[in-house]
Amino acid sequence: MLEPQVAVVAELCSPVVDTSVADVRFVAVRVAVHPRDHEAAVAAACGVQSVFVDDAFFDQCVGHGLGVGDMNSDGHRDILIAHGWWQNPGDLTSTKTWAFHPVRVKTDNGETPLPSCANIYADDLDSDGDKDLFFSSAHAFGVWWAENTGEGAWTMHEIDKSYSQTHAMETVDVNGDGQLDYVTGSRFFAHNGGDPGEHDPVRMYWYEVVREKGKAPKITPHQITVGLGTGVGTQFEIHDMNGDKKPDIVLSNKKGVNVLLQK
Ligand SMILES: [Ca+2]
Ligand SMILES: [Ca+2]
Ligand SMILES: [Ca+2]
Ligand SMILES: [Ca+2]
Repeated sequence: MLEPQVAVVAELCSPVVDTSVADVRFVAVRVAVHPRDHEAAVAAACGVQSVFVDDAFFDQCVGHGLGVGDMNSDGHRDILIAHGWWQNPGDLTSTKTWAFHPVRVKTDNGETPLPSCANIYADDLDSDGDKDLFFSSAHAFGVWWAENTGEGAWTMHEIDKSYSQTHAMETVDVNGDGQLDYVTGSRFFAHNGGDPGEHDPVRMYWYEVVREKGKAPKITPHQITVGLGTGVGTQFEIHDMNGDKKPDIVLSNKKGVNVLLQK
């Protein structure tokens, strides 16, 4: 797993790694390679002698929830976490600090960052010109989209709370209608029995999304019945494995290694 993580770091890092916690290059190192064991490899990938690791900052500000998407539609991909997003200045070789834009969502008790989640996707789901977010709970129940309200706290929209541990999500046009859909499922025994719903049946779903200008997105869950008893892992992949132009799902987790072919 180390090599692809280091590749991400190398893409994100400039030649100088700043130790400032406000600097995205620092955070990118933290996000992509959490274990201290990998510090030397990260430093080598970044072309520096050493990198600074602050576990307290990692736990507070990063944790679960990570994505890459163009939040401000300037053609440069930004970095998304549960607390907000860092704006890519457009030149990855510069020493510019990436501006951080906090995101809060409305709850019954006020405003909070996104719940602890898995992959985060930027997607203008209501087709009003600004980017909303699509994400799922890593260790509890919930698949949601958060509506960008332009100012103040965003509005959460619950999509599914019927199963837990949706620890990875991918986006692909499952049904070939030209609109991106989302795929997720349970990560079996993610915390070895300690998560809510961990003893429930392992399920997988794809969420068909139809976006229409000026309207809330129409999101329809479809159970992937062949995924019963498999579920996702910490990550998974979607590719057309048999060349029939329909995307298939490749999984490895505590249930084994499986390829789910779309019929
Ligand atoms: Ca951008
Ligand atoms: Ca929008
Ligand atoms: Ca579709
Ligand atoms: Ca296929």
